[in-house]
Amino acid sequence: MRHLTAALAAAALTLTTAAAWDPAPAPTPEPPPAVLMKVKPGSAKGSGKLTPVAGADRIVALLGADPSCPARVDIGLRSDAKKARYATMDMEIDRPLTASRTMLTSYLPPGYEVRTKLLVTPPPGTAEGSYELRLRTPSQTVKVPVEVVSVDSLDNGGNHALRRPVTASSQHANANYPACSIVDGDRSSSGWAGGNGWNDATSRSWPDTVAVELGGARQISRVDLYTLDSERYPAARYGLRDWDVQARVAGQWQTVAQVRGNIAGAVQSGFAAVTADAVRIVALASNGANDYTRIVEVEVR
Ligand SMILES: [Ca+2]
Repeated sequence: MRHLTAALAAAALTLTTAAAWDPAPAPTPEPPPAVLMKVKPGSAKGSGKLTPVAGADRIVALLGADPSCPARVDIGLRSDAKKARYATMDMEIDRPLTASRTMLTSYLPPGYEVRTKLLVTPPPGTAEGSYELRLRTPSQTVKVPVEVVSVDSLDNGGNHALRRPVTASSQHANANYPACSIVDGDRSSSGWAGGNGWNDATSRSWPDTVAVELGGARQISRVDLYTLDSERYPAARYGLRDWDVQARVAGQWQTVAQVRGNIAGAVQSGFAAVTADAVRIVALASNGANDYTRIVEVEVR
């Protein structure tokens, strides 16, 4: 399990970015992006090979995961054919796991690669253990191990929030901003609008809250918050500016840290250790761009 963080990071780095959502003046619901496949050019060797591509060397699928935040991996198919052709790749996964698609097919010019996201779900009752995903073309099969684990046996690297249940005061109508994505192990803003960060539903209305259950009482003294921050959506315009960090101690919410005037993408809040079973972010203001709360990740130590 020690490679979980690396696997998650690798998966995150290679995720297909759906059309990024430019926050609108009004909180109007948006339909999910219609196109989830991306084709990128390269060079062909003319060998005729169709090469499967996996965006991570390992997938960790959580038992009982929030359906809005399934395990996902970037997969692709590259053509080294001499001419443009229809290319097909089959996906097989060990039972009883299910994958969001069983086939990837696309018209591909020589050297081009098509990429998409594959969601992997262990149905209720799946035994913990090692499974396998196979990406198969006529010329090659790429095998990706799938580890099925419960949240309690997950190596969280000391981050008590990782993959724990999340509840939010509201959630944007667009399903690509689920609250559970703030504990998916993906700190990057590059996949914004692709399911890796939370956007609330109440424009210019405060406060917004998001809480993470820690799975029992934990001694904690630090909360790291990652707000939206990318070249396209810099934190100084789109990120969270003011918030309180609260810990639930013996059933009571206590404010343990306050952040004001932030313009950075990542903020670490340290505080005197408390024994808490949940952490809550009380968002009070963002930096001005049609103003929502946008949080990519919260980590608790
Ligand atoms: Ca995230």
